[in-house]
Amino acid sequence: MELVVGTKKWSSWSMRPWLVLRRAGIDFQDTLVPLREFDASEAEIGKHSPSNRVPVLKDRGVTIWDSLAICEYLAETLPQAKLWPEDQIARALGRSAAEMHSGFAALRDECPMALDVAPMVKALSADAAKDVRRIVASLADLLTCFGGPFLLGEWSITDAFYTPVASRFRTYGIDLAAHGDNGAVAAYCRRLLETPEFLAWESDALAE
Ligand SMILES: N[C@@H](CCC(=O)N[C@@H](CS)C(=O)NCC(=O)O)C(=O)O
Repeated sequence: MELVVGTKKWSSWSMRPWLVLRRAGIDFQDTLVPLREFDASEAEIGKHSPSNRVPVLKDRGVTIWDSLAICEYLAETLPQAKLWPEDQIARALGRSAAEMHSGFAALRDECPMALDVAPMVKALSADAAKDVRRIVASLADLLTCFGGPFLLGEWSITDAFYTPVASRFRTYGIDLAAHGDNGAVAAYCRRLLETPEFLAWESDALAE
């Protein structure tokens, strides 16, 4: 398998399937394409990706694009890795919580992932603050429902989706207590940023 990812300090979409592959513990080719180099990035991404976006996964002669599709493919291809829980309701809730995939545009716009940037305190717009409140409420519900330590109990694809979010909260000094957290979501975010998979991604990002 080959996973093509973008510059690791910035590419939150690429991080997700990369974490999932690392968690699954299988060998894969980790191919990096530089982002934000204008024509050069476009040309390089275009060599790999039909959508001109990264990540893409290449396996068995097929190219799969879009981080959610890649994660679902990995869950089906590597059932022994238990990337989703066995319980159908838990999976459905986990997939719902991956609303990060299609939502939270204000937070994503205002707080882009930047692993090389020292933590700061950033004032959020009303729309971004609303996104943070929604994320806190959604994650708190799952932590209560499944009892932690991750959103569906054991680590799953949903946690891969929220790891970049946790890094944004850290970089931009977002006080989750001010957005409805009783401490459980902040503790969960710290836990995500201590996983060996995230630490490995971060170490690559800082060495780029
Ligand atoms: N919905 C897509 C989004 C992928 C995406 O937007 N990737 C960005 C990098 S994080 C990209 O390839 N941008 C192209 C560029 O910067 O030239 C996914 O989940 O894979």
